[in-house]
Amino acid sequence: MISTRLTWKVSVIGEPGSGKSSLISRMAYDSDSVSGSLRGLVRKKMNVVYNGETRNVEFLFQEIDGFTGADNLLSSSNGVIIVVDITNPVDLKSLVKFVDFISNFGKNPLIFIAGSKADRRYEAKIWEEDLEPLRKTPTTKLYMVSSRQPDTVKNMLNDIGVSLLKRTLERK
Ligand SMILES: Nc1nc2c(ncn2[C@@H]2O[C@H](COP(=O)(O)OP(=O)(O)OP(=O)(O)O)[C@@H](O)[C@H]2O)c(=O)[nH]1
Ligand SMILES: [Mg+2]
Repeated sequence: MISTRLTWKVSVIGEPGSGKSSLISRMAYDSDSVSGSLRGLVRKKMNVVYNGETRNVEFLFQEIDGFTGADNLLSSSNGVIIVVDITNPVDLKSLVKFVDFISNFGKNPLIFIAGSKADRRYEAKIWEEDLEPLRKTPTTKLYMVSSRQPDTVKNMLNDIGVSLLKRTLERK
């Protein structure tokens, strides 16, 4: 085990009510309860296994409401999770533009698309294939998650950890 700790800031952005706070609570505390809006940075330490090595890493999650004026907050992010509530219709074209914009912004963050509230997929207005156009670069990943289904979130978080670790090691 290598002891130097890696810390990544990961912004969680999406429309009001898309499930950002619930997702952060699940990722950071494995908890259902959300006490209002999660202001400030939420810390989560985790082990990431990659190439047979275990690294202890730290995520700093930051919730961002809405897409306008987010530039400032996003500039220091290593990763961005875009939360899209699958039970609510969205303007996918402007979302594609947003992904284009942020992937070339600041630290060139890795982009993760989280189709949220997957437990309500039977009332979905957006399907996984609708979100495919958001995968603009080979490193952009797409997940269908529900904060009420802990495993879906755990799998996403693990994968995000591996992606960020790969990126960090490549840039050294
Ligand atoms: N069924 C279901 N409901 C969810 C899920 N995630 C969040 N919700 C519900 O959706 C609503 C909004 O969730 P939040 O996590 O507060 O969403 P948010 O994006 O942080 O909302 P704002 O901070 O107000 O913009 C709440 O009523 C949650 O209980 C989910 O995975 N499944
Ligand atoms: Mg919130």
